[in-house]
Amino acid sequence: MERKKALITGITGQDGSYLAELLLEKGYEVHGIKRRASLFNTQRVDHIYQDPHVENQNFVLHYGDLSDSSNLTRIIQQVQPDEVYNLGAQSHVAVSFESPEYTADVDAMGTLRILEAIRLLGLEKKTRFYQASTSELYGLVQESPQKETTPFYPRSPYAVAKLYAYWITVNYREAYGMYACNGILFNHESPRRGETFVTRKITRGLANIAQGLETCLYMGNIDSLRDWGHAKDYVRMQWMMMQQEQPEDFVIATGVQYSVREFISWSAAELGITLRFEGSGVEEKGIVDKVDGDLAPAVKVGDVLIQVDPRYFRPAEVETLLGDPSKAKSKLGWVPEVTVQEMCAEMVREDLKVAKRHALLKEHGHDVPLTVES
Ligand code: NDP
Ligand code: GDR
Repeated sequence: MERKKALITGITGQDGSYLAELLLEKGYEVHGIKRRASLFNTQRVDHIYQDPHVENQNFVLHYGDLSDSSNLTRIIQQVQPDEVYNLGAQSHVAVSFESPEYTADVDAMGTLRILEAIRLLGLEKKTRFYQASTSELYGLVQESPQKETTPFYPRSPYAVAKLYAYWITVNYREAYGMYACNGILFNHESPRRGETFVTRKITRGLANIAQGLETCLYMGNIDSLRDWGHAKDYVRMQWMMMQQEQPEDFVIATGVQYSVREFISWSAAELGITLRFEGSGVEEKGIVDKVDGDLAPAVKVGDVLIQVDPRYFRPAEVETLLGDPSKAKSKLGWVPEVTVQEMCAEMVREDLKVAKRHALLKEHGHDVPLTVES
């Protein structure tokens, strides 16, 4: 039997890399679209990269961009994929306020470009389409927990662009009978999470502080509440959604919610640091109360590790998100395997390894890259 072919946009991102691994394990031929960048941007998939000169290659990267219809059409024509996973996006909510038009072009129009390419190439009965929809669609929440039928109220240019992408996916399903579905995914993280998303910013920042590479972590709204899961669990569900007889949209979440403040405390605890939060609003500080063992030799009781900085507040915030994954559980038997606390510990451990290497470099007089923005 011929192996199935999948095309992943955003393959160099967090989810794209885990999904590529999963599909390769399942015997797929995996194609991915990577953007041209002035420096290499394939770190997350380098371990599965295959030399294009080898025979029977089952992992192929194509240069492309979601803003370029002719490029997308050509790649889809060439690959003739059985499944397209549209994970590519300008995915940072805060950045979307800085670059709203670009975000709309890539996140909204990019989705339309792929759907149109599939249709124009006459592949609408062959090629299945997955759209990376988001809990950000719920924004100013109208009902809690949020499920597939909860009304949307997007609160950022990112979320508004993703709203278009959600509905155009539904529309192509209804209008042309395409197998097109939305995974409405709540926040999911991992050691491969981009460094400017809140969880990774915390685990990386605190690991650096513990190694004496930085002194303070500047945060935005630490009272924000999120339903966090592990990216590996979530890409499994992306694939499961594409194997049904009929295409349907699903919420993917854990059903448990915590604050950014709690995530900071777990990360600190993993490093052997106990923090006390003092003040309120913009004056809030996380002060060290206790240091255990030798994990944090650079940190002393009384140090200020966390400071709230209004520059990280968003013009419109999504204060609280909590998903109801009952449909995914009852219809597909999907349940997340990793708890948020286990995931946080894994992220801290991985970032600590890197911080230790950087500390060693610094000790020997080398510069180390440390900037974390957003
Ligand atoms: P990442 O930011 O880690 O990855 C985004 C990917 O999109 C990268 O490969 C990036 O390429 C690529 N990309 C960005 N702009 C373009 C463009 N113009 N053309 C082609 N590719 C582009 O995101 P995640 O892996 O975390 O998320 C995957 C998808 O799921 C995104 O669409 C995101 O919006 C959505 N989502 C994510 C959630 C999460 O919690 N992680 C929750 C819900 C939805 P490069 O590496 O070159 O930057
Ligand atoms: P989010 O993720 O906006 O939910 O979007 P992010 O991790 O950026 O923020 C989560 C919450 O933490 C608050 N916060 C901070 N956020 C960042 N990035 N930096 C900070 O310093 C900081 N301090 C507090 C934020 O205000 C927010 O409330 C992610 C992305 O992956 C989207 O692509 C995806 O669609 C959604 O998750 C679901």
